[in-house]
Amino acid sequence: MGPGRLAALAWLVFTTLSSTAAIEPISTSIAVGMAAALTGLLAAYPNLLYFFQECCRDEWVSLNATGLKVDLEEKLFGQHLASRVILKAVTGFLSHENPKKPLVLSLHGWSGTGKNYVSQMIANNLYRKGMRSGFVHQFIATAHFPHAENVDVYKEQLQQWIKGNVSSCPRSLFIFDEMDKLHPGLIDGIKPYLDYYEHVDGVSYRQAIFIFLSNAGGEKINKVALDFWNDGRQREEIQLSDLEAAVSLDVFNSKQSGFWHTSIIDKNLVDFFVPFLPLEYKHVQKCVREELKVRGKAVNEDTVSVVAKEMTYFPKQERVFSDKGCKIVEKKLDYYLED
Ligand SMILES: *[C@@H]1O[C@H](CO)[C@@H](O)[C@H](O)[C@H]1NC(C)=O
Ligand SMILES: CC(=O)N[C@H]1CO[C@H](CO)[C@@H](O)[C@@H]1O
Repeated sequence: MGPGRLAALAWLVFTTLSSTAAIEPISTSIAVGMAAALTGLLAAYPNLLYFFQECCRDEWVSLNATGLKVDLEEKLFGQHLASRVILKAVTGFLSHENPKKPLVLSLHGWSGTGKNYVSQMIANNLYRKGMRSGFVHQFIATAHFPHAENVDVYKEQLQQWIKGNVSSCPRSLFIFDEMDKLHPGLIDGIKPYLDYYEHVDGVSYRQAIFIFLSNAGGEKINKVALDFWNDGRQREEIQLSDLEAAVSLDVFNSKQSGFWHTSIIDKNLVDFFVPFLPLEYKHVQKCVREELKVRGKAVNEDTVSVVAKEMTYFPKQERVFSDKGCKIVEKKLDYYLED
């Protein structure tokens, strides 16, 4: 049955239901009759249910590659590298029928540079319900797993969740925020799911997507960007190879990074390290314009500069990069628009 006929059926059910509801009180026999009709309908057309309720099928889970490309190009500012890598990684992975391992992306950079934003873009273009999809699972290290002494309990729980979630939908998305603050024991706990195994305890994880977000490497990335700026070079000239050192060994040699303690890195379980560059004044302006657009407000350049100028920029003397990226643009704008 095609979507058109499904929609027609759905409409029929709804109009019948609502017209019945208008006649008060609904007699029991009508209600029973309705229920029977609905049950019959669902028995005849089991797909009808999927029309209303999210399920792990193409109607609800399928990549809109154009949508992702457009979002990355038009709404993510100042990230020529991240934008390119993400698009390639995600579309490449999702076009493979039988990937050998799940997709594992590790997003690195200063706060407010777009790591969360990009994760949302992926979710929005993969699931019809976007971040509200039951197949998207977000964990924030300090919020979900705050106490180091409970690490064994967390680990068991997290493994159960991942297993349960992937069993009900292989195309599940797991986002781990503050990955650098995640206990090494927990990182070890998720490692088996990232690997090349065909099955782990009878479940295949190869269709799943894992995204790790962290500030680890942010300072090194910032330094590379600043060096380019000081040399009078365009930031768009920065190549992945210029940042390789920043997001590989150096990151993981810093003791504060949980990654360092684990073998995720040596085993090459991360498919792509994605660097996010620090944002300049002009990028913050773009964030403000975009936020105004999203809110349906006219884009007033005075507002744009006032908000962008309220951010603090580093290093102290040159004042090139916003130290919170675009993170607090929304809040600043709330404050400004209220007056
Ligand atoms: C995919 O995204 C494009 C661009 O945002 C949009 O115009 C199109 O309607 C989307 N397609 C589907 C099937 O949602
Ligand atoms: C079936 C199952 O284990 N579902 C879990 C999926 O993950 C969430 C956390 O995001 C758990 O709350 C569910 O219990």
